[in-house]
Amino acid sequence: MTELTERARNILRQNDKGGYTLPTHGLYPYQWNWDSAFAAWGFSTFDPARGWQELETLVSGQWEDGMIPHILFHRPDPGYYPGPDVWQGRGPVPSSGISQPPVAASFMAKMLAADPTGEARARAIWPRLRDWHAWFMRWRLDQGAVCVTHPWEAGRDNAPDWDPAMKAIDPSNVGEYTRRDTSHVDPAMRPTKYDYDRYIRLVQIGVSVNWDQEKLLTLNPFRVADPTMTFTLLRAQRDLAAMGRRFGEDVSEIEEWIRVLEGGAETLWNENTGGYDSRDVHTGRFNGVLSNASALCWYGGIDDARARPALERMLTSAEFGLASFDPDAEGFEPLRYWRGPTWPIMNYLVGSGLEEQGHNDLAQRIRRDTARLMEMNGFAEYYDPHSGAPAGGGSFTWTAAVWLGWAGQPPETRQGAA
Ligand code: 9WN
Repeated sequence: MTELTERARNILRQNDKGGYTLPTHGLYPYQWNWDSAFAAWGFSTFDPARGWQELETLVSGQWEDGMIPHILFHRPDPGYYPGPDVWQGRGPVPSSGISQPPVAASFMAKMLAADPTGEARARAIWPRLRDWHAWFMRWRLDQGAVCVTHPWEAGRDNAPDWDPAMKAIDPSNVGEYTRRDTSHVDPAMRPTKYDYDRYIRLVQIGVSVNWDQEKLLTLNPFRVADPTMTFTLLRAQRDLAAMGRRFGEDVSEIEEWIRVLEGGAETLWNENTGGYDSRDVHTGRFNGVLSNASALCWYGGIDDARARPALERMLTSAEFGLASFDPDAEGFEPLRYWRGPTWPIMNYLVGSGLEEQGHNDLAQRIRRDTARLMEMNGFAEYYDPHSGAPAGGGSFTWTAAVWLGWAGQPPETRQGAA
């Protein structure tokens, strides 16, 4: 085992709170939804039982309506704002009131393939994930594309995609609050106060109707159809259907969802940018943004030659992997969160999708760049795509998981390789 693999495993062990894993100590002291799915996969490479437990803890927070929240607040911690008292979630575990990219089913499929002895546990989790996916189909669709109702729902918090919709939010009643994130991380690497005022206002709007999705359809000023959600859900539905067939479940409804989402994905194609784009549902306008999410089509199972030139250009414009925002665009900031830095988790989603669809040249380039970042600078939350400098939180769970499951595993050394 390499030294880096040992370090990656230790990060997962150190961030393990007994049943769930923190993204990193200090900055994020709770269980986050898509981070947790990556953590499960990371654990599964050396401790499969702990991997299954992570998914079980995640689905234990499911609301009656099917939603699996973006944060589960298992134990109160004053180090994070907004906490459970602000969110007032109404599930079995104190939680936030929104969801996050549904990658759990796709990681579960990988875990099951590597560890068939986990089938009984996977079978128990499967209906929970199906109900969650049904919730997205019921409450989050616009013309078949999946929408976010808060920037935090996409997991790409301050991406330029949200700028126009954020402008339409009136934060004048937000009141006083104290952020905690900027006491853990340099404020220059975090969203601004302008952003936070609107994030918190959206939470207050959700709380005002007890997170009633029917009411929020008209009340929420923020509704953006987005490639992150659309492609991750499309992929997750395919994996859910494949597992369902194996378990003898009726998957006809899931097959129908797949057709709907394939149609929805096409509505996100923006001819002007030559990429998949987000669309503001309230105005009907594209946001004109090329991001790392624009390249998730391959991960979603859509091998789209139209999307390749923009991806190649973005890769050429950065030294390390895929930047979160087009490095040649106005407003690109190499160190500010989702407005420029390169994120290993997105590099993995895009890179593994390309690999599966036979685009090995691009896939291996992204994988090698991602590995180089970790070899040079350890397991950071994100990195400057030009210099490779580490940024945001350190000792990061999902970055370590990406090393264990992909970046540190060239195809020729992977299990089953000839
Ligand atoms: C809000 C935990 C999470 C990730 C998100 C990332 C960041 C939270 C924050 O951290 O968001 O959900 O407080 O900034 O943007 O993708 O899941 O790592």
